Amino acid sequence: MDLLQDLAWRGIIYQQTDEEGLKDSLNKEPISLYCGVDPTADSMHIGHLLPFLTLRRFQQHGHRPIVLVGGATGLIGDPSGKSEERKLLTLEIVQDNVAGIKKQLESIFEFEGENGAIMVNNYDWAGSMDIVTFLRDIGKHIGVNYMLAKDTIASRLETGISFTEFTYTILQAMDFLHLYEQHNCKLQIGGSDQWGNITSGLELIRKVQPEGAKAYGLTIPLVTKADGTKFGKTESGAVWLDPEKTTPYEFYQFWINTADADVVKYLKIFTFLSHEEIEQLDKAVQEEPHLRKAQKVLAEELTRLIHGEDSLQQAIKISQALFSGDVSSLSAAEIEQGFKDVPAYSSQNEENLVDLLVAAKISPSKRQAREDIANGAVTVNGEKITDPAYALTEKDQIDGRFTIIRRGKKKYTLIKH
Ligand code: 545
Repeated sequence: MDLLQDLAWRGIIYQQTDEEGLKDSLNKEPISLYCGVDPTADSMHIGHLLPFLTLRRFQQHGHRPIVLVGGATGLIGDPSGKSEERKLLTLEIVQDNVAGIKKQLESIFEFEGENGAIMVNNYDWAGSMDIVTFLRDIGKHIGVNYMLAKDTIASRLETGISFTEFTYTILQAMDFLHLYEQHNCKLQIGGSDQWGNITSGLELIRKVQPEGAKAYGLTIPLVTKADGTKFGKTESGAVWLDPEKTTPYEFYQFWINTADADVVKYLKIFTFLSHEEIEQLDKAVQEEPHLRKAQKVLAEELTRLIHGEDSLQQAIKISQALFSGDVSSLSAAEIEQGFKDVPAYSSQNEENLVDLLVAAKISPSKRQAREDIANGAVTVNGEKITDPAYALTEKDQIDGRFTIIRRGKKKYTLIKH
């Protein structure tokens, strides 16, 4: 099965400008291809990941990926998929974001070897271009009617679009032309919202390059969920790649919680497992869904890819401790990750457990607290305490910083010292 057949099997192909042409080109010799990201935030989230994972699939088949970070286009603002004008970002915010995003992309690609990835920044060629050159060498080739026919622009003529955002697609077109000329880049990929920007690039290449010059575009569908709710969102917001915004434990938990109806699709589009491995896991979902084997593999593959093996092992350890209740083996750092969304109470050095249960609002009254303890409903750091007179000491503080109280099956409270 060739690369495009594999992508089709995985459900990764949404639109192509010339399916046969691209297939012949890919089977003839290794090509260079690119995908871009604008530094409009200091971190990508999993909704931005798929085209870059797809770029990695091309690299695994011998092609050379070019990762473009839009240091210039990030200063302009892509109107694609936006119903109103964006606010311009400052130069320093964009530069800070470039650094953060480059770091995140580095974990996905191999930069060594003959088809090692390269990272480029369009500020390097667009940032120093003067307006006369832009209008004469680039603008001259793109008709305004061609631009007005683009959905992204046509849909904004009512509500209004600045000349700046109107011109954005020409900047992205200039990138594709630049990479075609400098790196023989024949293909641009992106999410489905990038179709108009990608075809602008093909139009510019067609106008500027000699007759017969070949370049292609391919878009990837937006990720959907069987239940119709938005992919990549949790109650605490987006699932970020930055471990400071979404901890590796939360990232792991997000994938573990994938619905049975979505998990095989996600294995196909987000992991590099073989068809056979995925078909095996599909069988496991059908026959023994309660074991959640497919979800565990999905969560492991992606947490390892984005955060590395050590963070993955730590996430698994925290998950197991929370599931079993044996939290005594967790370090303070692991507790901080695993209990980030658990109610916390800053200890006032309560002497005995009953006072702490009431002060931390774990039990509504002293009488109830004594009853909970007597009933064995209270554990301290995973250990059941049944003595209502229990006095707390230093040994109940993990690393001198935390005490974990659980009331009943699942109600955790993190006591901070
Ligand atoms: C700029 C110059 C180029 C080629 C591409 C670009 C970027 C492109 C764009 N892409 C989106 C983006 O999102 C913001 C990320 C915040 C960290 O705006 N004009 O930068 C997304 N892209 C990935 C996928 C996308 C797209 O990075 O293409 O569809 C999301 O999956 O929205 O020469």
